[in-house]
Amino acid sequence: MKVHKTLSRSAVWLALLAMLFGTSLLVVGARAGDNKATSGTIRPAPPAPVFDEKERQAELAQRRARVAQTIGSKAVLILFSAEPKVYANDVDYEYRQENNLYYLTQLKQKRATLVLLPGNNQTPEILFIPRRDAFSEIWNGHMYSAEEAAQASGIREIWEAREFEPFLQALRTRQPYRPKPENILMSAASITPREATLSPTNVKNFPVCFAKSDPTGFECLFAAAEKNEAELYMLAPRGTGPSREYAREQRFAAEWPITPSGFVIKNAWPVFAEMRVRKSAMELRLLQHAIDITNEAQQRAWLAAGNAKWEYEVDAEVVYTFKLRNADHWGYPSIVGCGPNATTLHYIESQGAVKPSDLILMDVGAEYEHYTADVTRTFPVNGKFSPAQAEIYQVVYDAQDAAARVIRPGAMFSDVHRAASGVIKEGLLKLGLITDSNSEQYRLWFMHGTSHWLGMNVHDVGNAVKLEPGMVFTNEPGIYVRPDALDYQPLGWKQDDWEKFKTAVRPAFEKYKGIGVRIEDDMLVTVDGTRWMTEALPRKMSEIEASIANGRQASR
Ligand SMILES: [Mn+2]
Repeated sequence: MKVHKTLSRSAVWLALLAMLFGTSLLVVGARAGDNKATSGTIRPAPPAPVFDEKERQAELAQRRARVAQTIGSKAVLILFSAEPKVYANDVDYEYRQENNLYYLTQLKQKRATLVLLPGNNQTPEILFIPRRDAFSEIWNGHMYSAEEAAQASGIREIWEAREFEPFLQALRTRQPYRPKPENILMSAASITPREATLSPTNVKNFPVCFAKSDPTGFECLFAAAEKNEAELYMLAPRGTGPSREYAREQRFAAEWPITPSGFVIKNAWPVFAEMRVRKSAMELRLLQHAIDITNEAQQRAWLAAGNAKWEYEVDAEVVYTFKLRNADHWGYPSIVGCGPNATTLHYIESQGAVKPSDLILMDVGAEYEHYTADVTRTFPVNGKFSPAQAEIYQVVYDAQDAAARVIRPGAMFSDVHRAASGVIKEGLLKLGLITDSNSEQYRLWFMHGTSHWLGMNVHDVGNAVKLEPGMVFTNEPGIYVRPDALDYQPLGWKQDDWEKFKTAVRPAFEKYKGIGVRIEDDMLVTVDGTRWMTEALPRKMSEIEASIANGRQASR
């Protein structure tokens, strides 16, 4: 985990990258740990959050207890770790743990499986991990020992990964299961469970169905299975076609009903969506750190753009900052689009030329301990917005403000987009880019939603429609005047209307052609409104211009 990484490793990276990027590296008037933003200087990301080990483990235990409460004593939950993904031949992509397994264990181990058995008073939670292998470690690095896995997750019942299949086989046939002692890597299970409580997960009010003698802990589950009422929860979304992320779970689920096991497969996805949409204080600190790293990357890139010939040079500053601040990765591929490239929503090539008179739209997000930021700024390469650019920018800025004003507990998620799009429509009408603000014409220039949930996924889980404290989502209106926007008649338009529309908006279109502006901030719902988690990053045009001017002057 991040907090445990050694200084020496970071120092090596720092030295190496300083050599590569030395000329463009610049932090003005700020030292590491200096949290105050001063006008025109880059605000370095504050140090990474450090958590009290007991509190951290207690929170993970609490999350597991909540899952256990939700699924109940007749259920078993199985979470697989993410499968490694092939880059090419024998090279894999960087490994990233499955989010929900990580949410419950903070374990990054491959081939791990978590099993929750809420009705089992002896082993309410079992972690399966591969046994450490000295040969494998020579090539592939350190594997978790049982002690380390217990330290990360707080789980104290740890079995060798190869025991999972026999365990499952036993479950299918309603046989209690416990591996041979040599394959139990760690155990906290009580052998005299008659008076045992369910305290390991604080599960209360569960029916007691222990056997009169020689109880195994599986009595509740198997009693339910006898009646075909047992439930097997896994991340296998059904009815939506093949899942790109959970193919293994779907295969498992598809094969399972063949056996008359008495277990019905249930989808665990909604259980996690419900929990993860409300962030804990610990989650918010991780997310804030990802955002702080991203903010710093943005500001560094604004300065670098002044000397850049190509978009990838600006992008490089983002990559550098993420690495410098020990982010895990990006949460999604960086978007760095200059001029008309800014009007392509998911432009990730970064191969275009940087022109001084253009805007650069930069949508980037560092990922830290599985939490990703999502921050967009649109800034002028030469440091000064042109009048036409400023007109578009101001409409987007006002739309964002309007959206922020409706955020409070009890408001509907859809209110946010309604507020933003209302301002966009009025603004586009004034600019001459639409002729009717009571129509869907605005979708030609603002074709995406204003918000999505943010957290462990950049487009995070969440079904809530009513806002509650602890929820986090983006506020990202935009206007994109694609150079070819009038060349193709959009679906749903009548030929006549389209011709009239084109004639009416043509002058404004020619004026704003090639300008794309998006401003994106990360909003936390608080008890009395909202907090801009991205607030440290300049957003007003005058502040962006000042930041660029001061920063570039200081670098001369
Ligand atoms: Mn976004």
